[in-house]
Amino acid sequence: MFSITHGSLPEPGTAAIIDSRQISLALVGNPNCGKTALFNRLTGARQKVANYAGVTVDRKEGQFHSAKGQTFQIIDLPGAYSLNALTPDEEITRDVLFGARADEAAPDIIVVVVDATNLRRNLRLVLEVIRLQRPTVLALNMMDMAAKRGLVIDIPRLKAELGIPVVETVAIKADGGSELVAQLEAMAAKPLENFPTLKRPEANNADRGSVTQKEIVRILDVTIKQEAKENLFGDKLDAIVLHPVLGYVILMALLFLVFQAVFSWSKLPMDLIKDGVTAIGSAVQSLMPEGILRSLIVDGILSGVGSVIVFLPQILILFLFILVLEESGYLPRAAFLLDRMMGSVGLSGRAFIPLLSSFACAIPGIMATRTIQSPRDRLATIMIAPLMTCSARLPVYALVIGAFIPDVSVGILNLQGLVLFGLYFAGIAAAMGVAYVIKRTIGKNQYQPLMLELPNYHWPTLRGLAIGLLERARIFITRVGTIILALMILLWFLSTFPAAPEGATEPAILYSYAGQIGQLLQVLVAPIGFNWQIAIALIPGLAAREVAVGALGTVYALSATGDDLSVALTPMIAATWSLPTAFSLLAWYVFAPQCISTLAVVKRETNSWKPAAAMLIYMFALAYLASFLTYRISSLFIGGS
Ligand SMILES: Nc1nc2c(ncn2[C@@H]2O[C@H](COP(=O)(O)OP(=O)(O)OP(=O)(O)O)[C@@H](O)[C@H]2O)c(=O)[nH]1
Ligand SMILES: [Mg+2]
Repeated sequence: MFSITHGSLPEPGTAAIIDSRQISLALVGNPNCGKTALFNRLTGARQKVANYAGVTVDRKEGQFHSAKGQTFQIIDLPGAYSLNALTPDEEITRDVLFGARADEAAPDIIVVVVDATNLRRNLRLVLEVIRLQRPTVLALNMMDMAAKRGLVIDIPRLKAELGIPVVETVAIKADGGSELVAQLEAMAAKPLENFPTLKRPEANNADRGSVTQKEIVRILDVTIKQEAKENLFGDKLDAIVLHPVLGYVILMALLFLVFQAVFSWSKLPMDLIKDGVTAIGSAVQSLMPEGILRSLIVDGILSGVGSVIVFLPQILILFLFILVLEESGYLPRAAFLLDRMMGSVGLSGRAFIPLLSSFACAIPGIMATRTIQSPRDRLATIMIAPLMTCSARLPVYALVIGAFIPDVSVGILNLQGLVLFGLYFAGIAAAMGVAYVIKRTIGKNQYQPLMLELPNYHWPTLRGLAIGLLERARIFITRVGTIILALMILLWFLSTFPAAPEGATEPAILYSYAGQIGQLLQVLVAPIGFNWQIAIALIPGLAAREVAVGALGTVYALSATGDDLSVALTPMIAATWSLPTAFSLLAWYVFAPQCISTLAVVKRETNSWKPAAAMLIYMFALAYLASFLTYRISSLFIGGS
């Protein structure tokens, strides 16, 4: 027997039963109709919203209270085209809706969300949900866009046709969810009957498909009072953006712009942060007596954490571009442009968005592969996702480029930006190469033409961008303040103890635990041109890539003689590394699997250690080979150390 939980029962003698009853809601709808935006609007959460299909790939839970004091538990779900799930993310939606998950009952009320400007496509799922005969309310979202395009819907008629309440919402407006909340309150006030056990819809019933199609046409016929005007602006823009020649030119120009901006816009804020950290360091140095505690603060914390935090501006600039591209609706268009190319190395066009997400971090990228239907294509995409340059590599690249590549112009382009672009490109090229090898060894995919919705173009809102950037800044600073700080302190400890023996002539760090480990490892890394300082830095870098930068900061601060403060890591490495060493380190970072959490996610998403182990091995092998070749070849030309 199927039962509905209403939260915990009130203690005897407590007030109104209605108020203490918790109602659970689930947001269901086609991809990109604004479910997460609505979820954020109602709960005040900051889940990721973006203008393409497949942003949410997991269930997300939140809570809100209505003005009357009713508490609602609300679940945001991945978008689905049908309850007849074809992809892993659609399976999540289906299972939550049917209460098929072990730890939770089916939701009390289903909020089925549609993009009002796209009813023709969205109504199919609505009809499927209505057939479940559960308390359901339809949210006509994006009513602002509908109004702008002159679309008029006969809402009372739609209610009558569907037999469920229908409300208008504008998820991106401050009070855009109020009609929905009022409706939910009204439903919550009445007892929600027990519903019979649910049956899953049979798979692929073609007959029923055509009946549904007829039904949709009929409903649209009687409820659309005025059709939306054609989207002339969007069509014109698409003619340019998807143009077989111009399209690629625009895509390349956009990418160039991003990498140029990362270097040229970030100078001032980076200098400010650097000066700030240096000032604090000098203050501590002059106020505190020399000793262990001062060394911990100055060499461990300030040099380590300080040398990572200066990269915040560059990371934010990168994300500003990513956010604008995500919100505008450009990304699925880029996926179309690159579909053929990706097909030629055995990837599905659907892999584009997961791979692009991996530029932020491979972990959400790997999770986004849940939108890929074929398990073979999904695995291939997972295997190459970590080759995309994640934002944690940016500080390492930026540090080495800042130290070794002169800040000069090449035509209208900045050389540093150009090299950065080259490194990102190397990652992409390597990924395509590995995909090709997978295609030749594991087997081909069946090429399926890309079926991806092209969403309407949206102007990114300032508020949305600001929230997105703040969120990014918060994530980065939290990382610096927790895992990076902890690793820095640990590294400082290992690099300081045991102290140098009496009368030692070498820097004290060489006698420490870290120094000893570094010298042991040097045998391994000498052929690729790394010194023992780099070898030490690579180890904590396994937990978080950018820690390598902080670790170099600490290691060099402790190796330094005299009082020079070492947030000035850049001149330090410029003076002590040879150019081939620098190139070799860059090559290492393009390929090396320097992130344990990524491997853990691969294991979780594939339910097996094998792909994670294969990934670890192939990436290490590639990294060593690439660094070796880079070091040897560049030493031949430039002359090594
Ligand atoms: N103009 C307008 N834009 C909206 C509205 N609701 C959402 N959006 C935008 O629509 C896009 C998609 O929103 P999301 O909330 O990510 O959509 P979703 O349904 O969660 O998508 P998936 O997670 O991929 O299933 C984003 O660009 C939002 O800013 C609305 O009411 N009006
Ligand atoms: Mg979503």
